[in-house]
Amino acid sequence: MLHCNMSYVAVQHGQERMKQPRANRAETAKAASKATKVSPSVIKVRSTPAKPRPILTISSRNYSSWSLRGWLLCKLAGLDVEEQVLSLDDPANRAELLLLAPSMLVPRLTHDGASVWDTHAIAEYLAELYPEAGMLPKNRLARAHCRSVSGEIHSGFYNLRSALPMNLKMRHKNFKIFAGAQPDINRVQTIWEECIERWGGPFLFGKKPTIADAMYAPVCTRFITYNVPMTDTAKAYCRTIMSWPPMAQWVEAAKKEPEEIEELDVEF
Ligand SMILES: N[C@@H](CCC(=O)N[C@@H](CS)C(=O)NCC(=O)O)C(=O)O
Repeated sequence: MLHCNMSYVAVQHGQERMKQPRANRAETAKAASKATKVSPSVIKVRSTPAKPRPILTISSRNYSSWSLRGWLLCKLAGLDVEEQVLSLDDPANRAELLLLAPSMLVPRLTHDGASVWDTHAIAEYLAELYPEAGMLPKNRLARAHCRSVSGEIHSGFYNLRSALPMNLKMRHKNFKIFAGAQPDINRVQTIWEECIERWGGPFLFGKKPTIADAMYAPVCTRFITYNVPMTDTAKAYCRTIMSWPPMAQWVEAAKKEPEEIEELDVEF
């Protein structure tokens, strides 16, 4: 039997080599180092300890904008996660979430012994771990810009968030936008215009999506849900985001989600 905590196991003639006493093993190693050819009957099998699959805890796909951000970030990193979907309406799930994430909020990532909650922390954690994934732009100035606009959406736009909650399944044709949310709507579109003009689009920092696109993706869905008037550049950016394959995949799954929050589904 092969053990998963052995990094190399020599197999001879289909059978695991018997454990040798220390002295014998030293002799075997000496003999092996003298040998010019490796016997074809000795096959080295690489075996590493099995790591548990990373877990991303999320809630509703239809309503939870932060879950969407966390999930897109994992896609950007190329991290294959097992999804743990918790309905936050269930008090038992809330108790479980408290154990998982002290903030009692989703998303929350469990990866290789690390527990990461808060979308911004997940973004930085994954970008540091997988630099080759290009979650942050290569150019220093673009990187500074990307971090700034990502920070801005993470820490602000409260009026936009509360006036236009994410609801992927819903479409409001004649939605009356709360006046307090209009400055946020304008600011978001200015951010998109500046990024696309400076870095060439179609994503905010060029040809490939970055952390900033994951952070603004739920805003695109809100603008579409509530039929928010947009500039041509903003409309084109929303089309780019909605046809980005991971985004399309999330929206498809959200449509199949049974859970509904009545207050958010009324026509208003
Ligand atoms: N700052 C947090 C915000 C996370 C957040 O507000 N998550 C919402 C879901 S979209 C949540 O878990 N709310 C708890 C609830 O619905 O009771 C982050 O960046 O992850």
